[in-house]
Amino acid sequence: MQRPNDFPSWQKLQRLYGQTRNVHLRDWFARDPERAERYAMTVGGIYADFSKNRINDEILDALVELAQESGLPEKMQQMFGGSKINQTEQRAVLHTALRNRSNLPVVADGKDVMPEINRVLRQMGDFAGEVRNGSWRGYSGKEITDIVNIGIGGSDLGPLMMCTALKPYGHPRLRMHFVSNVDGAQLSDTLAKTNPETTLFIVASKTFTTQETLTNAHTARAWFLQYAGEPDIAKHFIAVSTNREAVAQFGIDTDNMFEFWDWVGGRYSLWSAIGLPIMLYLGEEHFVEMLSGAYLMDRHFIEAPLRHNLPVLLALIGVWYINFYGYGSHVIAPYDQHLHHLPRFIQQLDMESNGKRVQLDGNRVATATSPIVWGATGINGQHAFFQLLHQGTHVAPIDFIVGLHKHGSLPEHHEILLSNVFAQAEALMRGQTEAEARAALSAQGLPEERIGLLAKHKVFEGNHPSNMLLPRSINPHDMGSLIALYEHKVFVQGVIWGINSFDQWGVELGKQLAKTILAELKGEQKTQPHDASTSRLIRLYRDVNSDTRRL
Ligand code: G6Q
Repeated sequence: MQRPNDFPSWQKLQRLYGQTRNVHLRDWFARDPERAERYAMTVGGIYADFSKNRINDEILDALVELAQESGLPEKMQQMFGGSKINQTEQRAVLHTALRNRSNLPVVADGKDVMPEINRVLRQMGDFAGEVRNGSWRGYSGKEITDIVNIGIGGSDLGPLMMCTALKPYGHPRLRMHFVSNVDGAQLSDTLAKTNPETTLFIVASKTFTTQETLTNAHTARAWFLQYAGEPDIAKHFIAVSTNREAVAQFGIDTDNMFEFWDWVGGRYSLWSAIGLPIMLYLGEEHFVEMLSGAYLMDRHFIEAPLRHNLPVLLALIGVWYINFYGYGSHVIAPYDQHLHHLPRFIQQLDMESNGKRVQLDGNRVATATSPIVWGATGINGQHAFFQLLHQGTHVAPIDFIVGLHKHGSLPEHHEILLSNVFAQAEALMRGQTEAEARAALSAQGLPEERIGLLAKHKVFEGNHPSNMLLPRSINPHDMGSLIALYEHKVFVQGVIWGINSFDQWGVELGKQLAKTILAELKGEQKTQPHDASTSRLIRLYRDVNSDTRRL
């Protein structure tokens, strides 16, 4: 299998990097007034300005050649067409079928998956309708007021992020809770806030074998049974899974199970039954709007020429920084408060998908892969980590994300918020020279010696790249488009690096070791040969908790 740096476009890009690396974005903007128009586009409801990147037409053309040489168009067709592109797990990758609003057949393993997708969507819609209109009642006849989703990773982050983002669309009677950590504190805190008579638990696990989720689910069940009887479980426990047998074994009636399939990856699953909390909270109509927003991005991705294709361009610009500039991290800075879980969501999407060092053919990759993705709400970041972005020694390209339309009734807040987003992107791009710093200080009337001391500290080198992603507002449709945009961006980068973006073997080893160590901590098994540090830690735990020790 060819490596990306074997392609002719790679050599071209290397040359272009050498020629342009010292050009300042300020100069690019000064020389080319059309830049902001040329390097921007609207897809669905999202306006994307990528002009504050260290790119020009020649660089973009060469990056697109790299995508061509990597076989991106064929790989896109394979993904949408149901080929088993997740080779290590021998699975198709069909989250796009879940939002295929055309309803045209999508075939995986010789079978059209659309009828099953539609069946589960209908089942979700009916159930959500009943809970929302109050006809689904708890064991004592009361309406449901609290929904607790028990799941982790892909079975948690998507619904948590979307329900938080779209809170203004939420049902006024329903309070959403998400329990993922096996630290009992999260579940106890949640149970302390809920009433068993009016609480619905969703046990969300693709495999239904995940230790954290099953432990929390068993504990929730035991808590519920302190107040109600076994037959009442049917009204209060719902499962979302691909594993019918394990659901039945847990004691959830499979009539109360919402199914999805092995071709839906965990971190790509919010469009499936894993999105049930989203549908319960927002209603079927808004959930379908979210699917439609994603579908629109899918169509754009599959139909637009690569050079005018937003997910492709964002991915290629990312590759430009990671592989040519050597920038190892990427910041997600949403400004809407309701998007505060978005950085975590994209972190999983990107780092679990492309945090790989082996190519599809098993050979070690020749170039860097996924960046370290991090971030927080931008306005808070400005008062914390943005210092490093402005004046530190690392460069981390940023995605600024904020809804354009005003919302809420508080005067001025949105203008203040947006002024900050635009100012940060401008400041990072433009910077401030020493001469400008001097002029500003002297305008303040500072004495010359003070100016001499301060000016150097007030230099901002600028030339710091960013993307500006502006949905019309944080609404279900545009959120659907935004998340699909990131999914495809990650896919494109995976194709270029020749890796499998859809497996996650990296989580396995720790899971296996934890099983052995758990038995040792509980004293059910004699200490296994570990390294000296691990053995000592196990002994320390057992000594501290020696009253509960059994061996
Ligand atoms: C996501 C990963 C991972 C997964 C969790 C939960 O792509 O596969 O985050 O979602 O490990 O797995 P279950 O849904 O099987 O409990």
